Amino acid sequence: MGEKPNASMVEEVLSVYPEKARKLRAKHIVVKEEGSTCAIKANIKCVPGLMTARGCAYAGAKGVVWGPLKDMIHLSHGPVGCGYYSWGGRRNLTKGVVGVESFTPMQFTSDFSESDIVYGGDKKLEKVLREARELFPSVQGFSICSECPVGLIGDDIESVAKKMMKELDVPIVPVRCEGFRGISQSLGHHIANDAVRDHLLGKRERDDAGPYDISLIGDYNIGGDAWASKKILEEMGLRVRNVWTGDGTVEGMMAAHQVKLNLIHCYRSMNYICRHMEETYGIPWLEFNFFGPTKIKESIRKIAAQFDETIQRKGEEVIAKYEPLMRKVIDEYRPRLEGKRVMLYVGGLRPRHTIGAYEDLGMEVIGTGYEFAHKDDYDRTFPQMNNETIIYDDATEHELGEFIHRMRPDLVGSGIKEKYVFEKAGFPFRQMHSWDYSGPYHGYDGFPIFARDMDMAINSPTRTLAKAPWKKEKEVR
Ligand code: ICS
Repeated sequence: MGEKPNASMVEEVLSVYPEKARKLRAKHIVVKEEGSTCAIKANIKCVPGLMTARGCAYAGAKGVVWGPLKDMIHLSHGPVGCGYYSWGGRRNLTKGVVGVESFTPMQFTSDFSESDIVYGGDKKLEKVLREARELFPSVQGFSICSECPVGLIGDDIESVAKKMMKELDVPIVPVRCEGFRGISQSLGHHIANDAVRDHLLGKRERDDAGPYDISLIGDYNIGGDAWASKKILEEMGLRVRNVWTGDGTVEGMMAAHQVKLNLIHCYRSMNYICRHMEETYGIPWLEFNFFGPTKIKESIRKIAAQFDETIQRKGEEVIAKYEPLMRKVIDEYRPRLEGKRVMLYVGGLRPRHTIGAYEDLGMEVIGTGYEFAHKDDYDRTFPQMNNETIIYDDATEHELGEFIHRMRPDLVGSGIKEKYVFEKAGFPFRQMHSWDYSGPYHGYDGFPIFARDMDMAINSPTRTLAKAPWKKEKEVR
């Protein structure tokens, strides 16, 4: 058993920093105790010299929001690296023939070189768009996702987009998501939301709008999550007209102003568009959580309460239908996982949204934190956590390492940058961004997989089978 988190532990961990950095970082870490309130600094820039796990605006806009929209080509505009290294790692799945119906698995870049930086890249951008349209005639539109140099040299991608939209006859959306904007990927989400608002939303009308039409917002179909979520909503009798943006289509986004309710899973990345649609089109929005049967059940009831008795009845039927399956999963895994302690560190939603799923398995989240969450995310997190737990914002490599080594959880859930560090240190680990090449974790389809994966990480016999070379008895040669 490791240490219980307390103020002196945090002080000791921060004591290695220079005075100024120590003071700044202390405001980002809270130990929740009886009667304590959620006073945590968030969404401010990292301290230079301390290793952050954050990404950039381009990551938030191209990688997170635009990338999963499958029938558009998302052009990484600038040098080749940003596009190449953001290619495929997020596992936002799509259906459809690649290169015809879905461009998500592909990578498009304008591949800036020195002469583009010196003379400007607008001409090249036109050429790339023309070429891509010719090679992939079924494409439904383009987003031009700017990388840092495009903003630095002052290229006018807006006017290129306007001109080429007329020539190529598909929507072309300039997205000013240069990586240097803001302090994390979070601003990239906002920039991307604004670009959707300005260039797609409300641009098409469907003539078959119905009373049960909804949008599923902030589900990016990581490992098939959106399909699992959609299944529940459809079984409840709702009509999911579009998903933002997992396995999504341009047409769906354009006609999204006609739905009756916006259901938002990832609040962090898409609350902006929900607020806009509420103000402009009067569409109400509701946050929900499809991780683990307890939260799913609560969410189904909350969603159904927005509609009539038919949907409410069907909602109850869905809960009843899956109850035995969920029971079976819990009966199988809970005895193996009961009392296991978890520490999480992920982006902007999952550090709070997955807590209920762990608790369904009898596990306890003893530490959690976000790379780029805002104050409103922490307000939503604090009530979910028990006393004697720790909450950290934009944790540095040093802090996270220290907290985990001292508190010694039975499982760490974080990202690829953390994975091998903690696995090598002997901590069972699951990647909570990409689901570690597994998934889905959302919905009733996801929970059995979630339970199996956590069990696999914690109870795998691997560590007892391997022996460190220096512990082996000398072999006789
Ligand atoms: Fe939302 Mo990685 Fe989502 Fe969240 Fe967001 Fe990112 Fe991923 Fe993580 C995301 S949109 S990419 S739920 S799918 S930027 S796992 S906040 S950091 S916790």
